[in-house]
Order: sequence, then structure tokens, then C-alpha cells
Amino acid sequence: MPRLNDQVRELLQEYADLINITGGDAFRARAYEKAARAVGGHPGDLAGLDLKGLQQIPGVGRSTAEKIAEFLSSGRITALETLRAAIPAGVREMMAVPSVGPKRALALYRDLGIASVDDLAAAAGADRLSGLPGFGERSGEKILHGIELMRQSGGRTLLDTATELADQLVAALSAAPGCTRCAYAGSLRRMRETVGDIDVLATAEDSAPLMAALVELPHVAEVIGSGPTKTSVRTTQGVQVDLRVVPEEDWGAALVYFTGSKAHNIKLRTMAVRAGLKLSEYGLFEADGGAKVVSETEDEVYAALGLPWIAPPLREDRGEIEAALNGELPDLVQESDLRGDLHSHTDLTDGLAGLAEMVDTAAARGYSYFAVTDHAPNLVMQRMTDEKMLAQREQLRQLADRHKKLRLLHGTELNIDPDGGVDWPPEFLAGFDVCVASVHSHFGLDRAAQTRRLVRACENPYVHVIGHLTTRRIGSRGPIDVDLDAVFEAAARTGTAIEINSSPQRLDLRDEDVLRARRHGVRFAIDSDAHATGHLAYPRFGVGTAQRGWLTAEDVVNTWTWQKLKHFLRKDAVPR
Ligand code: DGT
Ligand code: CA
Ligand code: CA
Ligand code: ZN
Repeated sequence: MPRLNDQVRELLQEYADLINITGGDAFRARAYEKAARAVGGHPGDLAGLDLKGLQQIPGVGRSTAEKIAEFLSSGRITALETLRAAIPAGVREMMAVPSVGPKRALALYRDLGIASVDDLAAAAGADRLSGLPGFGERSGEKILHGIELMRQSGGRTLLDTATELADQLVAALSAAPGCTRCAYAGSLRRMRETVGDIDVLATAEDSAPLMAALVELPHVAEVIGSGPTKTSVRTTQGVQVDLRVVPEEDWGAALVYFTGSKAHNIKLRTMAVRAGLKLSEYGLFEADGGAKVVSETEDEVYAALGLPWIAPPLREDRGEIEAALNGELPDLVQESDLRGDLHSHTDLTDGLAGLAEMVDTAAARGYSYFAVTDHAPNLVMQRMTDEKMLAQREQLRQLADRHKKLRLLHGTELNIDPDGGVDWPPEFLAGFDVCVASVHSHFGLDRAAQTRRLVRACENPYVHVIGHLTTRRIGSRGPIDVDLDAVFEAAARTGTAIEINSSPQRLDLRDEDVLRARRHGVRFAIDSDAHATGHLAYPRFGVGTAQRGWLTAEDVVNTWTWQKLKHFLRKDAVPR
């Protein structure tokens, strides 16, 4: 079952969307949207909270609290159901298509009777949109492109949702009678940015109790198929889960096989064949005679092929087998290597939590440094001023007494303007301990202009980190068009770190671009970009992306000691 808070977040977000679509009060819609985020980011469980308790959650007002209370007691929200009855679910899905939005979704429905993303694709493809008021020449083309983006991620699940679900499934199945081992495999174990389905592997003498345990879980909405070795289900969130149960002595071979990737597996099998062996999910066997060589642990399987164990994020056939043969596998960065976080927000701008709360949570993670980097004034809706920024700096200095072991850094997230300039003059910038600079506007500039602006941002002596470089959002916004090599070259030359933004919707840079940046000698910062205390745990996902990009701790500036980071923040040359 999804966490109750997440269920409520979904419902409030849907309510806000439907208010927008039906042309309701935009401020009301925004209030529900904010409440949705507040509930999703709230660390405590909503269950058992009364009206008063609910209203104590920052961002939840009286009417939201009443709706949540109604849901907690009756399982429904009347006002939401009224709106649902007026608008087909497909219209809300259309609203999520990049470049459509609520107003156009409603116009498409009212004027053309278009009520689903499929209908919309057909109408745009047949050029039936251009006559509509508010739809320009190229609207159809843009909408088709947006639908394509949505479909590319189509049906795939983001890493945070999949990880949370898989952790729960593994815990539940491990407790089933007779289960001796249980873990997830597949693309999730390789830490891909999205997963098609979740592959869970377990060992037991008798598989029946495990299969039964899976099918009976409250997460399960539908059983797709069930047999003695494999059961597939679909969860209430629509995620497919495959459970395979093997005998304990085949664990290693099965784990290698079902972790994949397919391309990595094919390479391994070819190596086995050359050595007169046969590799399958049941083990490594002699090709003639069929005697089993090994299969109990992954180590044994790799060793029998003449290889060291290869970390799952590397198993993409991107040169890892060759590197393993040459003894050149990277010593991958681990989450435990991180000593701090250089990008976070508070409720001074669009974060949900107050400064002290964010700092306390960072301290509890055992960090030795932590930067607060609220948005700078050019992102107009955040209403930042010099006075607010300086007041926050003062507050942060005062919090330092409370956290002797945590060095607090006062920073900001600057906006890279179309020409590559940033907010504030040099005198003011010089007052920050750390500056992240990011693109938040003008996503449509041509390649030359995008490249120029990012190179200039790297060359700015006050900019330490380029935030979410390509600005993509998985499934909803493509990357900007930019010559990445030119930007990486500039970053390496100027000693500017490139961020791996760990937010599961972004994971920006993505794995392949990390791999490429690394060849230029770029340094990286694995940041949470937290907008709530719970988000401070996001670097788990950024580390996965970094591992898929072959990074070591040395490549990542926020694994460095404060002594070393201090030089980096002065943009002194740090020796490689
Ligand atoms: P996904 O679920 O699309 O994100 O990606 P995976 O990699 O989890 O793929 P999935 O779920 O189809 O299969 C899980 C693993 O099983 C995969 O990583 C490799 C292995 N596997 C599945 N089918 C084949 C196959 O036909 N040949 C080989 N060599 N391996 C396979
Ligand atoms: Ca899978
Ligand atoms: Ca699968
Ligand atoms: Zn940002």
C-alpha cells in the first residue's frame, strides 16, 4: 500500500488540478498544491491526526484539513468526487502533457471533445488543433513532441517510488516462512533512473509460502501470473513486480542473471562459452557433461570467469568487463562517503521546512558541512531580497552554536540569465560561502546560446557549482540543447563542479553524461536540492547515478574534508 501521506498528497494534487482545469480560483488551486507537497513531505504519519493536528502541518489550512479528515474517516472526499464527475480522467492526463496545461486541456475537451492523451495525439497528428483559439501554428507539433516525451518514460517508475516499494516487499517476503534470502535485482539494483518493473529474488526449499505471501500483500491490485518458480503481480500504484524463488545453492547465478543488464549478461555468457562453460540462471556448468561448477554467490560466479565482482550499477556493458579484466574497475563512490550537501532550500523561498529544521535534519545525517542555498531574486516568484538573504545569514550563524560538529555554509542558488550573467553584483556574491548557479528560464534558446551562457556561468569566479545542468525532468521536460563537451571543458578548466542533482524527477546530470564529463576531468557535487527535510535523503539516488557514471569519491567534491573543500570554494587550484 502506498504510504497514507502519499495517497493524500495524490488526492490533493488531483483536486488542485481539477480546480485549475475547471477554471476555478487559481489561488485556491495553488493552496491545495502547496498542501499536497506539505503532506507528501511531512515526516509523521497522518493516520490518527484530528482536524487540529492536521492544521499544525505547515501549509495545511482549515479547508484542506477538513478534506483530509473526511478522507481519513470515510475514505473519500466529496468535493473531489464532484469535480471528478464533471471531468473525465483523461482530461487531467492531457493536462500533464508538456505545453498543454489546464486551460488548453479544458478547451480541447469542451471544443473538440478530446478526452484522452490518445485522442489528443490523433488530433494533433491530423492537424485538427491549429484552428482553436489559443493554439498557434506549431502547437500541434509541440504537443506531439510532449506526448512522445511522456511515452518514452511511459509506464516506467521513478527510482524513489520503486526503491520504497521494493524495500517494503523485500522486508515482507524475508519474513515469509522458509525464506532464507531475499533481495531485489534487475534495473533497480543497477540504479537506473527509472525501472520498467521490479524483480525480486528469493531462496527457499519450498516456494509456495513465498508466492502466497506476495499475492496476499495489501500492495497487490492484480495477479498477472503465478507458478512454482515465478509470480508476477501489479501493485495498486500500477507497478509490476516479478518474484522468482530459487534453491539456495543457485542464489549467486540467479542474482547475476536477473540483475542483468541483458548486454552485460550476454558478454558474460560469451566468456563462459570460450572457457568451455555454460552460464544460466541456474549456475555455471561444464559445457560437456554439465557438471555444476559454481552458483552459490555472485563472487564465485565472477571468479570462475576470471573476473572480480562487478558492482551492479556498472553492469551495462559500457566497458566494465574489459576494465575488470585489466584490474581497472573504479573504486565507486558510496553514499557513506558524502560529508555534506551543497544545495538545499528552506521556506524562505519554495522549501517547506524552516531553516532550523533543515539544519537539524542535516546534522542528524552526520554531515560535517551543509549549505543552505535559497533562490536568488531573478526567479521573481520567490520574492527574494537582499535584506531577507542577510537576515537568513544571521540566523544561520546563530544556529552554528547548536551544531558544533556541522559547519554551516550560507549559499544561494543563482539564476543563469540568457547571457550567462547571474543575480547580484560581485560585492554581494562575495558574501556567500557557496553559490550554485542554475538555468531556470529560457529553455528554448538555440544550442550556441545555451552553450555560451553555461560556459560563462562556469567562468564566473563566484560560481562553485552548476545546478541541474540540462534542466530535464524525467517524463515531462526534455534537456536543453547544449554542447555538453564545451561546458564540461569550461567546468574542468575553471574548477567549477557540475551537480548531480539527486531529486528523483531530475537526476541531472544523467549517468551517460556523467561518464562523459568525467573524461574531461570535471569534478562533481552530489546534491539533494532538498525542498523538505525528507528530501535530504535523496543523495542515495544521486550516488546511484554517480556510480553508473563510474565516479570515485575523489571525483565528488562533497566527499572531501572541509579542509580540502575550503580551497575548492575559494576556486584555488585543487590538485587532481
Ligand atoms: P526494466 O525492468 O525494463 O527496467 O529492466 P531490467 O533490466 O530489470 O529487465 P527485466 O525486468 O526485463 O529483466 C530482469 C533481468 O533479467 C535483466 O536485467 C536481465 C535478465 N534477463 C531478462 N530477460 C533476459 C534475456 O532474454 N536474456 C538475458 N541474457 N537476460 C535476461
Ligand atoms: Ca526489471
Ligand atoms: Ca522483470
Ligand atoms: Zn534549481
